[in-house]
Amino acid sequence: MAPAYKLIYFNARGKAEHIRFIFAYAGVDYVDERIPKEKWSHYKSRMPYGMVPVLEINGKQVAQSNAIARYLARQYGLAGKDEWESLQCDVLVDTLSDLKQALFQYRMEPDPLRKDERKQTLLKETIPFFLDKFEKVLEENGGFSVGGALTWTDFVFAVSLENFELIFGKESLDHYPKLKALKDKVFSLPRIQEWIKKRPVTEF
Ligand SMILES: N[C@@H](CCC(=O)N[C@@H](CS)C(=O)NCC(=O)O)C(=O)O
Repeated sequence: MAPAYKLIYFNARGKAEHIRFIFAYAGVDYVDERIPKEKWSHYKSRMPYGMVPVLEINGKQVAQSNAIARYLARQYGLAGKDEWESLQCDVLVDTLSDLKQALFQYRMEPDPLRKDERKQTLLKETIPFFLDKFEKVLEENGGFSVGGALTWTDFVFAVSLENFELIFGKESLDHYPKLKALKDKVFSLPRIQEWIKKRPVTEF
């Protein structure tokens, strides 16, 4: 019997959406619990490390978005065909996290001058540095991120690129046709499309 899953997060895509993509793709039922912001203090003390996402598996709580995603990906054949590919998945997810961290710092920057400086550095240096490398990885892997086949890493790319286009505009991926194609490929998977149609609309 499939375990009873409950995914606890805010009403946002954020650090939970790639997990929701795995569930959607694998056709696995789960409770998608979205904590209202005003109830967070009540929940926080009940979370293993005071943060979300948290996945409950038959009532047992586990934290850390990527540990959860990796665990589920292994259950549902989305973690590469061997340990080497599984390692490549992790390397790309962690590298993408480095870029996302820089984007997050830019989005959260309160000082307008500093924010503009951050934006220029991102656009001229950080983004091309990472995206050029990712583009090459996709070229070497037949349009996927690892091993020429779909993995959870492709979901992490797809949800991150959705946000990237929201921040920098649709044309921002024009120089990165392989990344754009990967995002489109993931978003056109029938079960992902079903999820997109029914998921709550949120800013990020
Ligand atoms: N490394 C953790 C970070 C989790 C995290 O930063 N969660 C944020 C939401 S995106 C959170 O719970 N913030 C509320 C708080 O810290 O009180 C993961 O990837 O799951």
